Amino acid sequence: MSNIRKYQAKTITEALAMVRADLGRDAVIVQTRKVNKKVLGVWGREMVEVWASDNPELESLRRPQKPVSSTSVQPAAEEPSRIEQLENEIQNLKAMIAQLARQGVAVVADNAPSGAAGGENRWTALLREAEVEEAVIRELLGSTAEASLSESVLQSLIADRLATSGAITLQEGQPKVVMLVGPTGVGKTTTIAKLAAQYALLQKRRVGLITIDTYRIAAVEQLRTYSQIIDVPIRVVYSSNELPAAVREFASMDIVFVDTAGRSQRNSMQIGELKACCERLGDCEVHLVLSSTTKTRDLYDIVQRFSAMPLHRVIWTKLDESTTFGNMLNVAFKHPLPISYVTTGQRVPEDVEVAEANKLASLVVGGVAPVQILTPAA
Ligand SMILES: Nc1nc2c(ncn2[C@@H]2O[C@H](COP(=O)(O)OP(=O)(O)OP(=O)(O)O)[C@@H](O)[C@H]2O)c(=O)[nH]1
Ligand SMILES: [Mg+2]
Repeated sequence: MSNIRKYQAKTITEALAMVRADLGRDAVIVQTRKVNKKVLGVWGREMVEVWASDNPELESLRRPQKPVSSTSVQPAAEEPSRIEQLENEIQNLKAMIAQLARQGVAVVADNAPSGAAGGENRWTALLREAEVEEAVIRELLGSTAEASLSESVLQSLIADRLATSGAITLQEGQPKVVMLVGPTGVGKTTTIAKLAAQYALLQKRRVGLITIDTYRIAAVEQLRTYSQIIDVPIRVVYSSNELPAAVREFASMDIVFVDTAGRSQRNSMQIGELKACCERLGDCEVHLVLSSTTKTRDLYDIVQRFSAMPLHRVIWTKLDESTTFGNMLNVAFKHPLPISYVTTGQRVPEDVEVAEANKLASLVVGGVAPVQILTPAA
């Protein structure tokens, strides 16, 4: 049995002498601190208080670790002892948990078993972190037993929902016409430059470019510059009526890319103009270009408004700039359009890839930071 005893004296030397006399030379100091001793009911004289033990196993609780017999023992009177530090940490943790409970935040440890923390399992938490919508989570996990879930199972469940189309396929006897539409600045022109370069330079196909983005001089110049670098012909079209003639001029091409002006989905006149272009082009494949950095609500709105025209594919851009990818899954659930390509940077032509469901699913699952307990607001 070990003894822990308290000794009070005016100086540390006196207190240590008391310890030595009582517990012997091998005594272990557990804690030292300054205390104010009450004299006649008021705070009065400052005393040194030493807690000591004859149990050497308590050594680990002591700080600093110096033998009591040494006259060089310096009391850590002002510093909190290890025990005090631990007590403080426990108090802080208790306060943090209480605060989280008040805010209604479910605290989920990263390795918590399924069913932990108020009925929520870690896969639900992981999908939420990835910004997957609640309804999508429910539908995705609905029929799957929790016990049978793992990261790879979750990944394949997600992959099953991410339809992909593969690369643009060419057709015999006539050019394949591919039009990119989408909101402003998502990367339509850059993606056309990347794809045109891949088809022209790597696959040695005959490629033509048409732009109907004549609202900004810079926009025409941007595509013209790429056409010169890649060495493919370009036609600039000022109204939808001119489109069929431009396509006829490219009758000998394998593939014709049509670049369009970025449209606000909220401007129905602009959307109407794009729709007219689609109708003029007739047999053309429309790829809706979406940025993975756009939030889900806005993406829903964009897809819905652009659905005024026939949409055949989705291209996800700026994957390199996004930290969560749940929005791709959300859109796939609501509008199951096959994904053709993803882009991962500004470099032309390198930063474009044919979309692969498994890779995208692994981004949804793994692109998230580990679940962390948030620091409560002060
Ligand atoms: N980080 C990153 N930037 C990209 C990517 N794709 C395009 N960009 C950049 O996004 C910016 C806009 O690209 P554009 O190709 O001009 O976009 P757009 O959709 O044609 O724009 P508008 O014609 O104005 O509607 C440029 O700075 C591109 O370099 C990508 O995958 N990752
Ligand atoms: Mg553009």
